[in-house]
Amino acid sequence: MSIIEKISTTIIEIPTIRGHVLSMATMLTQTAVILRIRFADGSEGIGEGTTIGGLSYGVESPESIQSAIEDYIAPLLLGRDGDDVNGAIHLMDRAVRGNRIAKSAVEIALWDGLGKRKDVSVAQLFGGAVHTRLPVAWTLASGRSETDIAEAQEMIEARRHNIFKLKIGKRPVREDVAHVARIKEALGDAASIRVDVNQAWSLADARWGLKGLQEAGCELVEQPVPARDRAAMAELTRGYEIAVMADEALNGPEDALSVVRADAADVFAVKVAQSGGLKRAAEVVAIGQAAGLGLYGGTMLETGLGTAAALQLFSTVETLKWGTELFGPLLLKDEILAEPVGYSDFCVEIPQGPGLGIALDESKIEFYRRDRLRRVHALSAE
Ligand code: MUC
Ligand code: MG
Repeated sequence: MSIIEKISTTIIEIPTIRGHVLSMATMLTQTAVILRIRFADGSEGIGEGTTIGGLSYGVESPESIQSAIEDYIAPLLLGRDGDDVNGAIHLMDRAVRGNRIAKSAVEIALWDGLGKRKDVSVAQLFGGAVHTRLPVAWTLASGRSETDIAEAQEMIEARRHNIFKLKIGKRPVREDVAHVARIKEALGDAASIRVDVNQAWSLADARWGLKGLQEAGCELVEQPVPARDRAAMAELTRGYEIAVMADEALNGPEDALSVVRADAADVFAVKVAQSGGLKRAAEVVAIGQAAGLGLYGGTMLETGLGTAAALQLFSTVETLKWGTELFGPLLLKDEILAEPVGYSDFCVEIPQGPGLGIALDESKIEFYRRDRLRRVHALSAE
């Protein structure tokens, strides 16, 4: 028994190493909600709730995540036994609709606290890790083919990444296909090339797009059409050899089941935050596995904290046919963990130790607090 005594959040904002150009937004910074739960025995659990591009990617914003946690979820959980993670999940699901990223942040902190108190990793709480490292992709999204090629070559040379996801969907389809073909031709067999359209294409665009992409040697296309359009996803999954991956279409196990029922994907991009937490993400994994789909460890471009949480879960999944894209901390100009997540030999290393296996660098959290930045901006505007 370990009573939940305090739940608090801090919004931090960290610059990205370069503009990250997606079909719906260009990211110059990443904003994360960092959450702490303090338990009566003095132990602590930490979690992260992060989205992409304000409200342009999904229905939750950093501000809504913070408000859902502080105004609605915290009052439900204060005074409860922190060891009862399933009880907390059920309570959150009954009292709060949607708001999956907020629930995920809370659940991550509960697992972290429980793991620390029991002196086991979160992976052990999920049955035990079967991997110590996992393949990790990098996203090429500078917006320019030549810059992307140079960036990819550096990554291959440094043995950091040889799987690349290209962000497309902003330009006309034929220009996007030509961009992908240029990059594939320059990198050849040294690289696996995939694309993410982030829902930007109509079905007609996507027919041209998928034909061109597979001719260019691209292996996978992520969420080419709007998430709600299962019929279009199904037509594309059936109609082309290139693998079709569901991302925005997958908001938890119910969506996973409906995508499977509609035959609307070859691969699931499993995201902890989008699924509603580690437990729901594990359920999405199970549905994908049962349906014989390929699995991919996705990201919301979290800091090292959210990345460590995802790694704890994915380390327990036997086969992630398409690897992972858990590179979030590498896109940020600065590190908020005391000991960064390790990247080497085209893989990301699973953090070891109790709970999530990581600790925050408190001075960095203080430095990147958004309310502090606002104060600085306010001063400079005077
Ligand atoms: C997405 O849509 O998959 C993941 C990697 C990246 O660069 O953007 C994200 C979001
Ligand atoms: Mg995606």
